[in-house]
Amino acid sequence: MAGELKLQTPSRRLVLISNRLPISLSRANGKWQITSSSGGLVTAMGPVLRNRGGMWIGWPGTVDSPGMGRLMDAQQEKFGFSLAPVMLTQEEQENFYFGFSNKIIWPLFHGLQSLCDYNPAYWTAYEVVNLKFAHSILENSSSDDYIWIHDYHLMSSAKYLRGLGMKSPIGFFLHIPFPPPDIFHKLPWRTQILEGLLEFDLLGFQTSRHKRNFMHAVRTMLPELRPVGKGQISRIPLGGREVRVGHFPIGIDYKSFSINAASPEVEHQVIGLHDAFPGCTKILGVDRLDYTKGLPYKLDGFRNALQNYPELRRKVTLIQVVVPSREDIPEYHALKAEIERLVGQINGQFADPGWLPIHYTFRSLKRDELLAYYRACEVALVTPLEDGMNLVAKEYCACSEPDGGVLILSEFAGAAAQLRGSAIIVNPYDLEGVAAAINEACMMDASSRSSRMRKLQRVIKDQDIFWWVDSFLQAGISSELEDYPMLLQARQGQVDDSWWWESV
Ligand code: GDG
Repeated sequence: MAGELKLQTPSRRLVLISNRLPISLSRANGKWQITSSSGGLVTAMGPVLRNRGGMWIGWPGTVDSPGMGRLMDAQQEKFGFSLAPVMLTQEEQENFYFGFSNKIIWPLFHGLQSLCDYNPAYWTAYEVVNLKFAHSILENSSSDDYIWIHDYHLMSSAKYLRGLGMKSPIGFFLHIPFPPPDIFHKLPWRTQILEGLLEFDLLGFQTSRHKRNFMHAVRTMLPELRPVGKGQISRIPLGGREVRVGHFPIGIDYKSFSINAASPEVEHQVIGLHDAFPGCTKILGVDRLDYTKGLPYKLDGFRNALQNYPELRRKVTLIQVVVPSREDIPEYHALKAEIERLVGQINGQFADPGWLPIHYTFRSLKRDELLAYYRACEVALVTPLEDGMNLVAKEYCACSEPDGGVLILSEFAGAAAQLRGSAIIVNPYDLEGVAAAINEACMMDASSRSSRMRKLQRVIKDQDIFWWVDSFLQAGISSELEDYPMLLQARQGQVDDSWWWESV
């Protein structure tokens, strides 16, 4: 079967590169365990690459490698694209991934510079690993492929690819925010990062705000450059070539979410959820365990709602799902303890026999279960302190009944740029404002709910993940996803893609 897939491999492929592969491997008692990698990048990009015979290059989440090749071959049959693992040593994992990526770039780019640890060893490892990725990309691709590199872990990779002689166009998309210059300037390696980014041919950001921040950094740090264009795409001429810079708000596979959310399997669970919280408006929060998601503020905002609007007591339940993430980083342990302390405190303060204000879950949900939560909950409370886009907000709307839910959304989520007309927009730091928004959402009449949700769904449906890929490829190489057609066996229905959705 792996052989058949290889035979059908198209001459022109999308080669997608991210720090993590869509699957993570670990070994227990000598046996490989395969789990899906969590997070927005994987959910978003899976449907794009699925069954098109392309390739995904990334780290499989383990330092162990015997037998890896066979495992990768087996997975590619299920996905309809190949997987190429980039192996990292334990030290690289520590310094590149947990260090530079997650203790410097992640907090800094989300505007939380006090959480940064500018250890120089982290930078050295970042460069070593970016070079390692460049070698792997070169080994696994041909000049006909489109090389599309994703996210903040790999901002130096184009510099090394150029050094190794790669001439073909290379696109880059940053899934997280790009910060304003006064924050970016704190980075000791700001010049190297900026110059590295300018080695790509197309740079994509989630919103015009993030793009503007980047252009501002270019203007202040490299005043000799003369960027042109003010619209969606700007150009930076660089002696003999140019870098295009655009904003491309990432979308979701709307159709898949809305169809699956209405399936009998999900509907069964939706009924179960309505029965479990009788007479209560269910307010949903689904967040990875991460300080950027603003969970303590959200809980305090909910506490304020119960304090300021006593009529909400016994009438609302906050269902807060926290998805485990980056558990090896000490700050995340402290955050979990803080969340659990607040949940305990709020439940202790307000619970009555038969009513618990917060229903808290700390685990990853299966996809059907997640869709059931989206569909069953009358309100979604999405209040990150800063977020590139936030797919949970879009997925919630796609799964909601047309006359269904109300979305409360942080003004600092990238999604707010597209959804601000019909979501209730809040400043997540404004605890009184969040409380008022919760009250407004719970009290909203059916006709406002329905007209707002229909408008939200229209935008999310029109600007879905395929629209996003097309706009990026158009800007990058005047091409579209259709130019990378489905594999023959997928068109004939021979590739089973349900596994993908069960796993992400
Ligand atoms: C980064 C940027 C940007 C969540 N819980 C479960 C689960 N999920 C899935 C959701 C969603 C994804 O994880 C989370 O995506 P977000 O966009 O909210 O956040 P990040 O992971 O931080 O993603 C972000 C994104 O990249 C894409 O560009 O929007 O701003 O930070 O898709 O569905 N999936 C399952 N069980 C869960 O419990 N199966």
